[in-house]
Amino acid sequence: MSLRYVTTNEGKIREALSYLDDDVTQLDYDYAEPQADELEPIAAAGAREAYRVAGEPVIVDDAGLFIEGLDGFPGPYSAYVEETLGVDRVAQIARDGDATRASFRCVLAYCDGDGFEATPEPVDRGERRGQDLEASERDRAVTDDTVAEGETPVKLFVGSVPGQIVEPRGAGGFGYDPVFEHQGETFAEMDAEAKNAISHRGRALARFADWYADR
Ligand code: ITT
Repeated sequence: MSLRYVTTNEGKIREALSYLDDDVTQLDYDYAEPQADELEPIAAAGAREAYRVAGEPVIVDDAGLFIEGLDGFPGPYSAYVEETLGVDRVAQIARDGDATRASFRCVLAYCDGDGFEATPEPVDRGERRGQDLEASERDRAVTDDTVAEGETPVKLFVGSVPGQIVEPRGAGGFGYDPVFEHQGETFAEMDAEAKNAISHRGRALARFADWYADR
């Protein structure tokens, strides 16, 4: 069965397609994004809407840059802030405020209309998973809970990567890549393969691909 990767963002789809099989194709559709403090509810709602529209299995990808010293800004608002302030000004604010520690997070949400052991409604996942887990354990924990009642089931896969906000470097990638450095290189200095090997999206895609292979 074919799988639609639902996004308006060419950069995301380039990375995802280099990772997943050929039977994954882009559906360029702009689903509604509810306002929320976290990516999970946005991705889950997006996957349900995208599935209603596509009528075949879908995956959506909600991602954001979380600057620690700025209380996680711009986080779920990363796309809006990129369009308004712009990447360079966000990076400048972080550097001026000596708040350069950051992470990228990506939440992939899968929906095919069928029942399966879905991720629970993301609203209360903080209570279920325990707040004191390491980020990597938290990313795993969110994927192995039980079914959400009443709603079309959605399965979530989370990936995150730590880094530093720096002056823009590099011509590759997209979005905040030029100002996000991981182990000495910005994401814009890496090719798609190198970025996928360590990135938030690559990690979420790896978890998704493992699970999807058995489905
Ligand atoms: P879709 O919702 O249509 O998928 P979008 O670009 O609006 O596309 P998001 O709502 O997930 O995607 O917004 C994510 C924001 O974070 C947006 O500004 C992206 O440019 C940026 N972003 C996401 N992943 C990124 C990555 O791997 N590298 C750099 N910036 C990224």
